[in-house]
Formats: sequence, C-alpha cells, structure tokens
Amino acid sequence: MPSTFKTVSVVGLGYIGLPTAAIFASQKIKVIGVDVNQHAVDTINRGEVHIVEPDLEQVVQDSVEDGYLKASSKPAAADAFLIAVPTPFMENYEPDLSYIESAAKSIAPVLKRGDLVVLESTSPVGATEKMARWMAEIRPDLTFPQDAGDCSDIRVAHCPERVLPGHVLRELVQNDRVIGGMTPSCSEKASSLYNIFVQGECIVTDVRTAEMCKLTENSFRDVNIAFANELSVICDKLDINVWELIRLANRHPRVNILQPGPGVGGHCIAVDPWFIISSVPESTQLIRAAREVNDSKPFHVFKSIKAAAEQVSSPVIACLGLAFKADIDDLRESPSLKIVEMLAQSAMGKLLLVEPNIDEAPSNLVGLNHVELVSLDEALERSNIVLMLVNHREFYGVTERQLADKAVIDTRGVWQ
Ligand code: SAJ
Repeated sequence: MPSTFKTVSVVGLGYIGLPTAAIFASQKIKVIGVDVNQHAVDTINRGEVHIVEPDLEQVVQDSVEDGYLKASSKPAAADAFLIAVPTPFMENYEPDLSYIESAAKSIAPVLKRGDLVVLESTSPVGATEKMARWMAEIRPDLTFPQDAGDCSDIRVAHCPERVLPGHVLRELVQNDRVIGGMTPSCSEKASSLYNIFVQGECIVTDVRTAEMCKLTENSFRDVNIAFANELSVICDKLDINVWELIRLANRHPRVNILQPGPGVGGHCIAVDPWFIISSVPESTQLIRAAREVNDSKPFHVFKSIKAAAEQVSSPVIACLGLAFKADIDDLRESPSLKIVEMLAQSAMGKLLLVEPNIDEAPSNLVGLNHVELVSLDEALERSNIVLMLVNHREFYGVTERQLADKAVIDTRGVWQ
C-alpha cells in the first residue's frame, strides 16, 4: 500500500535526526532535514556527514544522490514533522525546553490540516503537550488535540528515540518503538509513520507514559552503572580487583552487574534522570543518589592520578580517549574530558591526549602549552603514566611491553 506520507521533515539533524532522516529517505520517502547549523546543512547536501556514526555516511550519500534527502535551514511543508532537537538541562538541573519551543514555533507556519508532529527528543513529562500549545498559539486557524481531541486537524505524539550511539542504524530499524499519541488517532497516525521502516514492534500508549518510559530506561541504566561505580571505589579502598569481582558475581544466574568506568557521560544517561528528579524531587532519592555517585567518579579517578603523579619526578600522562564512550566522537558530558580538564587545570604534568575520533583538541585545551593531541604510539613512547579513559577499539592492541615501567590507571578494565 503506498504510504500516506509523501514528505517527512526532520527538525534537528544531529545524532538522532540525521540517521532517522536518512533511513526514511532510504525507503524512498522525500525527506526535508532542517537544522539551524548551516555547516551541517551544507555538509549533508554534499552527501557527507558532520558526526561519527558507523555506516551513516554511506546511507546519507546514497539518499542525497538519489534525491530523497535534502537539508535546509528553513522548514518547508511536509506531511509529518519529527522533532529531534537537544533537551539539555540548565544550571539548576531544570530541563531546558527552548530548542523544542523554537522548533515547534518554526514549523507552525508551514503546518496544514492532517499533518502529524512527533516529538522524538527525550523530554520531561508534559513536554509534548507544551509543544502542542506552542504550535496552537501560532496557528489559531488549525485545531490541536489538547482542544479538539481525537478530531484535531494536527496529530501530535511523542515517540522517544532509544538507539545506542555506535549502533544507531541497526537499532533504529530493529528496536521496538513506544508511541504515545495525545489521542488514539494521533497514536495511530504516528504508528503508521514509524511502520515505514521499523521492523520491531510499535507499541502504543499515552503521551505521558511514553515520555516517562524513556526517562525510566535511562535512569534504570544510570542506577545500575552507579552500583558498578560505587563498587569500584569500595574495591580500591579494600584492595580488591573490581573487574574480577564483577566477573565472579555475574556467574550467579540472577546477577548482572554493569561495568565501572571514569563516570557516566553523554547527552542521555547523565541528563535524563534529572528530568524525573526535577518533576518529583521529594520522591527520587535513589535516582538522585545514582546521579551523584556517577558524577563523583571523575573526582575519584583524578585523586588516583594525583597519587600516581606524586611518585614520578616529571609526570607525562598519556590520556587515552576523550569521548564519552567507546568508538564515537561525541564529547558531550564526557567524564574523560572532565578528568583531562581537571588535570590540565592542576598543571600536574604534561598531558598527551589521544582521541582517534577527533582531529583537534577541544577549544578550551587548545593552546595550553602542557597539553598536546598526539597519536597513540607517540603518547605511549613519551609518557610515564598511562591513563585509560575510553575503551576505543584502537587501544585494545596496546601490548604489555608498551606499558612496561609506566604507572597504569585503567578506568575501564581494558588491560585487566
Ligand atoms: N557506561 C559505563 N558502564 C557500563 C555502561 C555504560 O560506565 O556498563 C557509561 C558509558 O561509558 C557512557 C555512559 O555510561 O559514559 C552512557 O553510555 P551507554 O552506552 O550506557 O548509553 P548511551 O548514553 O550511549 O545511550 C543510552 C541508551 N539507553 C539505554 O541503554 C537504556 C540508548 O538506548 C538511548 O537511546 C540513549 O541513551 C539516548 O539517546 O537516550
């Protein structure tokens, strides 16, 4: 059956929006990708990508060449709009919905009767309803679900993205999707949109449950990583190898402990739990404690490096990895970067940064004369302390001989 969606617009062409746009285009749906970043727009229109994600460049290149994907800095008419813009938090950990607000207000003028608007950005409970109100303010000539219910001119739904960076193209297609329409017709229309490419199940619920579901998934992971991180601090004090401990405990049929690391980063797990905490501060002790445990881990690692550096006359510290996790270029909320920034400020010694996924050190580190971005071989050659921060695939090949005579702090258990 031919799709009722001839044109889909994806607003926000970042880590989620661009792969989603490219997947729709690969199904021969005309896609208009919209982004305020002109550099991203120009890059995509050349068939190139401005982010690192396995296999993405090829899908984007094919879609642009076939004429199904086009990027623009201005919204245009479409049958469905997917909003995939950032939802950061502010200094007081309150969610910042300003990107959703400006995206909603920017598409409102081009909406027409029968259109669908889906919020994909991870959002606090109530954000989709707010988005619908922002659009309604600008378009009093159209009806929206909050006023007209199931007969509204515009259908509105929340369908949170749930893909794992590094595996986005596979997970976009294979994962189940939770679809929360503001009314049953909104859910139905959103399901028919996602069914164009989703091979998993599209499961329908109401809009607030869909918002809370995404926050719950990421908070669940945060709490579980916090348990692993707390164990690692305990084990450091009790002189126990935490990696061996977890391996052994996980032999129990009902125990599955995650891996400790330098802390929790990225724009999702380190952020989303705060959206629950800020909604219900009086009932979120465990979720808050997990956030605090994970946020304190970089300071614990910093103290271990300081102790190692005090044993060396001229510390030269090889810092392996800056991204928030393995095999990606994303430095957002990266605990590794935070540790490197603390080291740079403390002027504890020379820092040799290795990050195979970026070409330039972050702007706040560029130009510091005790900080250099170098190759892995050079860092191993020149350093007397090796700090393993991110388990990028390039680092697994480091040999015992390359680490001989150096102090090694392995926050990821790569060389255990
Ligand atoms: N981490 C650990 N130990 C672990 C697992 C992860 O320290 O055992 C760290 C990572 O190094 C990283 C952070 O946690 O710093 C988050 O990494 P992640 O791989 O757990 O998750 P993200 O942020 O890349 O993606 C998550 C995913 N959510 C869940 O797994 C519940 C993904 O499915 C979501 O789509 C994504 O958040 C998102 O966009 O919200």
